[in-house]
Amino acid sequence: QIPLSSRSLWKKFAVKEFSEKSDFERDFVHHIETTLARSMYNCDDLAAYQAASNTVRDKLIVEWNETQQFQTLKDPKRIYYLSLEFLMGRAMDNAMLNAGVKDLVKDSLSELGFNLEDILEQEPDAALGNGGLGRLAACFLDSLSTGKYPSWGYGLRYQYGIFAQRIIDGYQVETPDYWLTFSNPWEIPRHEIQIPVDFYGFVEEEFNPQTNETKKIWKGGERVIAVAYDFPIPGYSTKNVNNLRLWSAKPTTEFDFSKFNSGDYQNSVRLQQRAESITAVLYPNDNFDQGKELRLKQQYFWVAASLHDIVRRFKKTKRPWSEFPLQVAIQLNDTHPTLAIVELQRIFIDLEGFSWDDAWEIVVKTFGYTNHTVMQEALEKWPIPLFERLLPRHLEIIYTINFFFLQQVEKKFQSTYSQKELENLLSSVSVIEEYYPKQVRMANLAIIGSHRVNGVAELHSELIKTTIFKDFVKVYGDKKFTNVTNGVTPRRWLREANPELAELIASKLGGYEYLLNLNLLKNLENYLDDKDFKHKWDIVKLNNKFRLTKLIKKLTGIEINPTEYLFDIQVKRIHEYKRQQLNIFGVIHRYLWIKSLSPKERKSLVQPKVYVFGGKSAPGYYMAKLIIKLINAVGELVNNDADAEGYLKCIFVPDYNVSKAQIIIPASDISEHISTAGTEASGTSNMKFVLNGGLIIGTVDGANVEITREIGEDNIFLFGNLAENVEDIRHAHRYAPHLELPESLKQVFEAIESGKFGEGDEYKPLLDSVRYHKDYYLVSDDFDSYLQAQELIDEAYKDRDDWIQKSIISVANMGFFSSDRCIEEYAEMIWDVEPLERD
Ligand code: GLS
Repeated sequence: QIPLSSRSLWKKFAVKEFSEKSDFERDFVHHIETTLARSMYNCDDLAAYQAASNTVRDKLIVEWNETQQFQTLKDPKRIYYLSLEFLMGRAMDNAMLNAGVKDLVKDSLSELGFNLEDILEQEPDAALGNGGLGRLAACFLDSLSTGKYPSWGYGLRYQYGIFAQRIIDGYQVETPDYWLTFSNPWEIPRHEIQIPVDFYGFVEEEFNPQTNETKKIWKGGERVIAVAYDFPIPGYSTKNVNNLRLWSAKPTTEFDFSKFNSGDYQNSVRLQQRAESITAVLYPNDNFDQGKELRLKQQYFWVAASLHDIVRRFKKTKRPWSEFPLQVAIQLNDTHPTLAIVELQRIFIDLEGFSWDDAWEIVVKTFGYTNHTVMQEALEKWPIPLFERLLPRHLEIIYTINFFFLQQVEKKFQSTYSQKELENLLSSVSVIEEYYPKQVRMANLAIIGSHRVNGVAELHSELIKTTIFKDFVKVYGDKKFTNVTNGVTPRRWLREANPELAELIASKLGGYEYLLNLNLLKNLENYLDDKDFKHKWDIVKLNNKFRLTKLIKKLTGIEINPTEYLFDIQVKRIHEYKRQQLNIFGVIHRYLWIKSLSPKERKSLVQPKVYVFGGKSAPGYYMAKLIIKLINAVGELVNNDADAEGYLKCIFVPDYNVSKAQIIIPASDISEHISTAGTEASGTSNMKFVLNGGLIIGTVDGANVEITREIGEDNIFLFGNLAENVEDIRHAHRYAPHLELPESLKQVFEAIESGKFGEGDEYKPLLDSVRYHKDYYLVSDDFDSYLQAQELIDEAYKDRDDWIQKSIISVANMGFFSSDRCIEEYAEMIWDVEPLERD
């Protein structure tokens, strides 16, 4: 504490935020000369980026400090969003836009001799996530700050984010993404915040003769230190700046002298490295549980440090423990942070001396759990032997949680269920899967330990109640289960990604207010007859296509004249359920058709199209990698075939990430969201594409359903079997002697096997997965319906005026898909928190 007598001096010299160009320029030069120790003669774009971002960051930090101080003073209920992934992308452009200083910075930099666009390119993506789940967390942070909700994100500061993808001879090759090569101005290392986290060891019982009770004490066998790194999260058009705290693992400073003295210096150092390995790398799997020990270690490390922080903050307020759930809401982003439930129970009973029941009541009121998938292979399970070794006390607590829960279930059903029925119910809802080895089911634990469980789109939220969690609905009724349909932040996904469209919209809606109230987009429908507006709308799309073709040229060397083509885009993680294979089979079909036509017929019949693919495959996912190879092989042939010139291009954009998405998405005429019905929980890129004036070809899956409802059936190209029929079709496949493929798909398979795309045998596993291995994803069933939808698209695109009309109506009706709306729903239905306006 600074003595009162000195405070006026402090105030005199308190940092002033820049608000004029000259202030920015002064601070910029200051950072170049002191922070970076460079000079006018030694200042490249990288240095300029670092100085500029430090200057913008200084502004953020002032507001961030004030926000945090204000919140400490007011002590409102806070939201804690626990996510193993935050796919943030770049920070600089977003920070400038949210703070409203982009033009000022651009002009200042230009006066100093730099081009803002080039400077922004220097920033590496913060790619601490795999795909939709991690990007959703990032959109939520933006909306939480913008909505002025007192909230913190908690995650891990991986040294390596999702790998960088290179395409070599058509194959995906993974290379490490070391995003911290240069100092990162967007993080504030908090070396003074060091939290010890223990692993392994054993549990001891300690008898207290005074109370006559025994207490369990966990004696950890390995200690690691969690160091905090804080990332200020600015809101749009507000001074509210929240915090994202990411933990980094460091060895304890207690050097093992016994090893050192006995000459085992190397082993002693190895232990230190072992600590750091915990936060070294993000696991590169989306919708897949790999069950690796290090991953469980990551989870506990992160959860233990975060809860320690949360509980410490609560204790400082000196409120009674009963108020804990009135002050703290913790949201579990998927099951990855489920251990938080167990850790909080442990803190209460082992460290704070609560009774079991008192503790558990608080725990359940505190947590909410968001489920993001129905896919079996994504549901997390941990083998008991591993658990027992790594977290012996936590396993005991899990057993007890499960014991009381099963007891409650038994009581509820014993009079109405037969013995057999009861056994089945108990084994299905139990946290422990009785198999070899026995496993802990994290989703079951998350449901039991939370007061609310939500899915991420209407269809998905219904599906979890009738499939994977149906037995929990029997136990709890369906009130515990709810839906919050995903959304995206219009600041990044419209204003930042598509400045021209954002500006055109602003010109009609009287400014950028719509970025805070996306429902205002509805007013665009007043301009459906405005010729000039529609023409401008068209030009913006074309300009965005130019921007994308420039990127494609840079990355692949392939040149495309955007004026000629319809842009059809599928960018997302490569996964069989997302069905990039269906798309590429469709491209091959189209290519064969074009080849069968005379030049004259081509001219009159073929709508020129460029198919753009992008996305990463998990490194160990063989089939997904094969799909990438096929896409590249098709591109290789088609892009060099004179017959297809001007009619068909097939591009694979390497290393798809957030920054590339910001260029790719605004350029689409059509984007593909074609998962097997019932498999994609929501999807969020579908929302981003439509918000940017692209139409969709899609299945009746995830949020496509609600997008259709909002924008109208006439403005979306739906195809394929419905979720309610998928199980029956799969059943039929399983028992059919062999699958009868449609003619169209047979042709495609023949072309592939003939060796047109390189060694035909290479793709055998992919073709066999459809032909002989039960076609689990219904590619053969949906193929003709998909081709028909593509034909409808070609037809519709001919009427450009009508197409633009569809595009405008779609955008006008996307208000519902703002992540601001999601956050309001979570706040009301799950967290019971209010915004806190800074005065
Ligand atoms: C995912 C789902 O697959 C997506 O459909 C969903 O949009 C996203 C966010 O809710 O979560 N689940 C997952 O494991 N990865 C995802 O992207």
